[in-house]
Order: sequence, then C-alpha cells, then structure tokens
Amino acid sequence: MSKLQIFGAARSRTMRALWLADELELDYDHRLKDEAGLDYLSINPSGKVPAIDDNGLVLTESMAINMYLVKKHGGDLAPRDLAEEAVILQWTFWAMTEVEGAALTVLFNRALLPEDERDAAAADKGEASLQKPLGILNEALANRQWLAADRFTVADLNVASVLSWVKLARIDLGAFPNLTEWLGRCLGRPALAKILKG
Ligand SMILES: N[C@@H](CCC(=O)N[C@@H](CS)C(=O)NCC(=O)O)C(=O)O
Repeated sequence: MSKLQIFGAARSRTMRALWLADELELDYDHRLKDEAGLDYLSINPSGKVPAIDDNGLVLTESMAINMYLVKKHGGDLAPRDLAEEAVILQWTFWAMTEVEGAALTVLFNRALLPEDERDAAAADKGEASLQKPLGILNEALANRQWLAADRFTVADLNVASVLSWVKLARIDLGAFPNLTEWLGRCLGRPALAKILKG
C-alpha cells in the first residue's frame, strides 16, 4: 500500500485537496508537478493541478478528488446520508459553475497578471456578474452557520476554497455579511493555515 500523493502547489486549486487532507489528518506526500524526474503529463495529460495518486488510483479535478477523499475517509466532513451528499454536491457544483470563472477573471485582471496585461473592464464585468451568486450564498447563510449540515463539511471547504479567490481579488463583500462571517469561519480553520504556511 503506497502513501497518498497530492500533486500541485499549495497556492493553486491544489489548496482545496491539501486542506481537506489535513482536515482528515491523512498521511500523504505533497509533490510539485515540476519535480525533477516526474513525468507529470503521464499523471494528468492536461498538465493541470491538482491530481492525486492513491495507491494506483489516479484522479484529477479538484472537486472529484475532494469527494473521493472525504467519502473514503469519512468523519464529520463527510455526508452522513444521501440528502446531505446531494446538498454538498449542489453547493460544490454551484461554486465551480457560478462563481469560480468570474472570480478568477477578476483576480487575474486585478492582481495576478503583469500590470500591462490587465483588463480593467473584464475585471469590473466579472465583479458585477458575481453580485447575484454572492447574494444567493449570503441569503442561504442567513440562519445557519454551515452550508449543508449543522457542522463544517466538505461543502463549506469546497465553496470557501472558491470564495477565497473572491477575497484575494479584493471584491467588495460589504453587502454580504452572512457570507463574510461564514468565510471567516472557514478560512480560519487551523488545517488551512497549516498548508498555506508549509
Ligand atoms: N477544473 C480543474 C481545473 C484545474 C486547473 O485549471 N488548475 C490550474 C491551477 S489552479 C492549472 O493547473 N493551471 C495550469 C495550466 O493551465 O496549465 C480542477 O478543478 O481541478
């Protein structure tokens, strides 16, 4: 039985898999895709991260990786029944399809690209398009601490990992107080601090 391998830099979508692995207290090796001697394209032909190798099971797609790991290892972050699992998947798909693209557009065009390559109009358009989904998340958190259950689950981790782009992009969250408090609870978890420090 070989140890779980997680590929990709912590400051990328790999963050969400590393964060979960630490929440689950898994024993794993964290590897970078440009590591000497590693043929990463044989693991993920797209060259993208994250990927994992779990004793021969190679998986790509960050959210699929997280659903696999949490269901394999169980515990409080995992769904306890089909209904919880459905709600976890709902929020996970929602974050990827309704928020992630626009959040990255804003992040790249306000911070990550060299200044002369930034497109301010694209950033503003991205921010405007996020107002409705951010409002929906804010409303969903009006009377609850966590998204899918009465405890922190992989739904919160997955969605907060996407919302961390929104925060990094310095999108104004002033109109979304429930979201802001929930995001603070999620991003304040010691397991996340540990992987971002390492
Ligand atoms: N849908 C994929 C997206 C993976 C992805 O785009 N990863 C970025 C890092 S955050 C990457 O590897 N980019 C390098 C590239 O595009 O070559 C997932 O969620 O895992």
